[in-house]
Amino acid sequence: MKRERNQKWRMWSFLVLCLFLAILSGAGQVQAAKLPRLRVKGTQLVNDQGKTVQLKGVSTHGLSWYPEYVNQKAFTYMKKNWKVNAVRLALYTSEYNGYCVGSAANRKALEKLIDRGVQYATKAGMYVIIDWHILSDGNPRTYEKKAVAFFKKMAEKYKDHTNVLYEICNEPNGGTTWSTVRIYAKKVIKAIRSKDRDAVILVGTPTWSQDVDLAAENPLKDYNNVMYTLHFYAGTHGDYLRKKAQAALKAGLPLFVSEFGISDASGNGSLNTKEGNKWMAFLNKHKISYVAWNLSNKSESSALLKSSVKKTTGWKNSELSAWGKWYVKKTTGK
Ligand code: IDC
Repeated sequence: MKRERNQKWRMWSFLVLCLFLAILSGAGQVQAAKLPRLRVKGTQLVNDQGKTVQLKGVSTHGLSWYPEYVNQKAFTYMKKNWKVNAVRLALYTSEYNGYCVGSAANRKALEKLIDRGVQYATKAGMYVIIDWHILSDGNPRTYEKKAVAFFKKMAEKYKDHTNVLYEICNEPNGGTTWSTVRIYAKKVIKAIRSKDRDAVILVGTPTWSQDVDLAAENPLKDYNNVMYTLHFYAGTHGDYLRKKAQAALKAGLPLFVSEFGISDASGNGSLNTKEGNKWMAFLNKHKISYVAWNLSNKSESSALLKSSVKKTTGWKNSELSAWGKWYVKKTTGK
């Protein structure tokens, strides 16, 4: 009799425990599933209903350089007040204590920072781009093995986060050809897809992510949800680059502007708002997603904050640089 009761008791406790665990894991999923997963349809980014989505975002400066802006309040503030819905985490590979040149401790710290960035973006209800920011290492194959391992790790970690996008090589340059980028991209995409079959992947194009026309001639056909990046700085790049973009779109290439500014290409110099307006009209017309460079108070015209401003969130309009004011006006429509 007693034994029977004991058995019943054990069975009930087990069932209650199961229920509790099910609720817990369910709650975890609700958090991660808040934003619909995006996918690529034709040249467009679309949501789970097949509706076109245009992401509007802000990029960090180098994560090692300005880690202080990766904080919950900043992301939530930008979402609410700047009406941006994406943030890009720029992980330099080479310069500024880059991921591939520093110590193991540095790599670990950067991964932690990325993890915090992803969690903050998730909580703020934003999409987040993990950007492998090659620059002075102009050929993405320079650190190909490290990139493959990195993205495999990230994709494993974030496969249940519906809001994570992967940008696998910021700006190939120094004469790196599209066929070289293609070899690299195939390896990295394969690594990501071994863990996550759906996440949107952004592939850089030759000449600092400008030669989208070359990518359009030979895109990566074997993979779904891949887009190609177009970067521009309105002080340097105008009509001729829009023509390239136009040609790529016409050929059916999905474009994503994962970085842009209206200063010159050095990230400094005067702002060209006239050309900037032309670019914005172009992006909006084609519903191309865009991300502004850069969230910092560095004394350069491509920094969104004034260099005198030390706050890491809650910025008043008067605390934004001329570029910051211009950009926020675009994203808020005010
Ligand atoms: C710039 C930064 C600047 C830094 C420089 C070198 O704004 O503070 O000293 O990099 O690391 C890009 C790059 C981006 C550049 C930016 C402006 O992706 O890293 O940032 N730019 O030069 N492509 C075109 C312009």
